[in-house]
Amino acid sequence: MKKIASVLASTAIVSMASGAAFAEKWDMPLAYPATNFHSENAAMFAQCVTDATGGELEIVTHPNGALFAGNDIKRAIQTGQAPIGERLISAHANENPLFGVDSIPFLATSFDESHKLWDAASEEMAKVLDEQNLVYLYAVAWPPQGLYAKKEINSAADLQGVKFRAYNAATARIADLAGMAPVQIEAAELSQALATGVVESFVSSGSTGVDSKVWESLTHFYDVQAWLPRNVVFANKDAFEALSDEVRTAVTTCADEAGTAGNAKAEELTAGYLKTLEENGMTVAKPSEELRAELAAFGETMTNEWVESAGEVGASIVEDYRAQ
Ligand code: PCA
Repeated sequence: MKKIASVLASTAIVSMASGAAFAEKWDMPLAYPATNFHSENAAMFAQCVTDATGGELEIVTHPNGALFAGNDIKRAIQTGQAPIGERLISAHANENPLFGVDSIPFLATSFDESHKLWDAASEEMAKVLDEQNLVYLYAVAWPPQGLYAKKEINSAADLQGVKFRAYNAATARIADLAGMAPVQIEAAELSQALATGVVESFVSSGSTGVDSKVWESLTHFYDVQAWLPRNVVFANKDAFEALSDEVRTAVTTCADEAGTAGNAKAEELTAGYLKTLEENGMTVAKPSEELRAELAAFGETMTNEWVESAGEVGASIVEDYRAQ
């Protein structure tokens, strides 16, 4: 009996006793662990929608790549296999360079700058997503990206030949420029990849370092503050448009709130993550002057490459951002 009830409850559409109202359930795949602040924020967004619609639309999050692996989430939503979800948008820069606007090294390195860059880019981003059958709902920045390693890194030469985990085109390009071997690995697989020696270095935030307990394998974190990539939450356009006006308004209102709350949370938690790395025995340091200058030179190369690949649209976003 209990089993039947749960099967019924988990079907997409469950008719309600209250006449015309139909309760719909949206499964929301997430790539990152349940305790990650993006996932917690998405769970609050889901609850907000469920509450605001009186259960007419129930959103249920599925963290840690459990429903779809990170790299499959965007396509699943585009094709309607999932109605909504969250994805690290820069992982799709190979589809459109615009998706990598938040991962241009040293273009926007603080929360304030990152928000300005996003303001300059988000309208175009929503347009590109719309062309892919996706409705942009909100985006939340990760804390600034630093360099993790299992030895002291004083210059780019120390990175030569190191096995490096990449999460998008920008991180793979840094690996190329520094003579490292990049391997694309989702955060959900990171601890294991480190433990088995598949990778020994990567660029990410303190947040992901803490999520993955990287101190079990690594020793150093350099607070490079290279960029702040974003997770974007979007919905399948057909699923979104099939909602009633009221429910759609609830979704967009909760999305606006989640964007604001998530970004505030990211900023609030940033210093604590680095403290946790330190408390677990890692050396947390600023990069040496030499390493910083070498990474900045990679950044310049990559900014030029990005502007070239993103054409007029890209150039005008960077121009708008710099003019702010
Ligand atoms: N964590 C994500 C992306 C950026 C970040 O800080 C990751 O490493 O997959």
